[in-house]
Amino acid sequence: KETKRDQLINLLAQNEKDFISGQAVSGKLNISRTAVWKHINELKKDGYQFEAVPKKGYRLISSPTSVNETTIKWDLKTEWLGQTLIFKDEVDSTQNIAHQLAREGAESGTVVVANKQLKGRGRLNRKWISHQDDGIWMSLILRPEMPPYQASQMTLFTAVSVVDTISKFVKLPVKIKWPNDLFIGNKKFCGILTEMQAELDHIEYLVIGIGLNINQKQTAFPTEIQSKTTSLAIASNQHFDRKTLIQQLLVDYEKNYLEFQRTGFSYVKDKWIENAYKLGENVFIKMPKKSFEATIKGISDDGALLVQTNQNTIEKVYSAEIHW
Ligand code: BT5
Repeated sequence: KETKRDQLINLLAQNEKDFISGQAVSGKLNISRTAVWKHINELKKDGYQFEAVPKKGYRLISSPTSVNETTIKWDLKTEWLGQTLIFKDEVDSTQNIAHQLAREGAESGTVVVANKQLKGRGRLNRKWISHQDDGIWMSLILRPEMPPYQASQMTLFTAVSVVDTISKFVKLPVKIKWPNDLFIGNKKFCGILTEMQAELDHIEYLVIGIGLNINQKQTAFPTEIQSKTTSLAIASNQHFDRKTLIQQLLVDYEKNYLEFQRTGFSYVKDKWIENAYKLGENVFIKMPKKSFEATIKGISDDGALLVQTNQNTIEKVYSAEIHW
């Protein structure tokens, strides 16, 4: 249920261009003037900034730290991506919500964001640690006009686009580890999960999950994965405003998506190569039935990893774990 505080935030966000008087707020929310004043002070403590003018009232200038539907959508400079946005404080997985919405007919560009996930998941039902509101946990519903076999391009596309966004906030070398991880140094801080509902020749919808570690300290991760995990905050010693990052991510994603649709996969490919992790280096390719050593050469148009084996043949790898 929406609290008085939420109602107040919505009211202020709707009136961003005008002042709204304490009297009016008090009337609309059915609370006393003193209660309004108390709420405003609470909001200030939480990083909301107001312009307050006697007799005119309050005007919300910025709401930098909180993440919710209103703050994300307020001032979101996209045409379609995230214009329908579902925000939840706590969910099992944003993927599940997105699938449900997509089945019910949600339009392409619908976005689900949560503060916390109790059952965040990776590929093959692996766990994705996301039970605190210190990262970005979101799922995008897309209905692209592409054959199902090309869907893995969207994972690579997403990786490239997220790199674009992050590089606007930190000057750190972010690398893409095929197929779906982003690394800083030798540590993972972002994972992408592309799930699909399709017919043989037609994608009904994609749910693209993006998990991005933002403000975690090292101890926020379980001991088993601490040594191979990082966050933007750990890597840069800064604190980040998740809302601004989410907004920028949606803007960049939409812009890049348009470009991708116009120029095709080569657009993604070039950017991918620029940021590829271990490009030209020797790694272990681990598949269910075989493992071998090979050198990473690039990616193919269908999103496969191109590797050169010790026998000097070039192979396309569609599904594997990469180790080193
Ligand atoms: C992934 O899987 O990397 C895809 C993660 C996708 C998460 C997003 S969050 C929003 C949406 N809702 C969801 O429920 N999921 C998506 P995979 O490549 O299978 O990697 C999983 C492995 O990453 C785990 O087995 C751990 O070793 C490691 N891991 C788990 N949590 C992590 C975290 N927060 N940061 C870095 N590594 C993590």
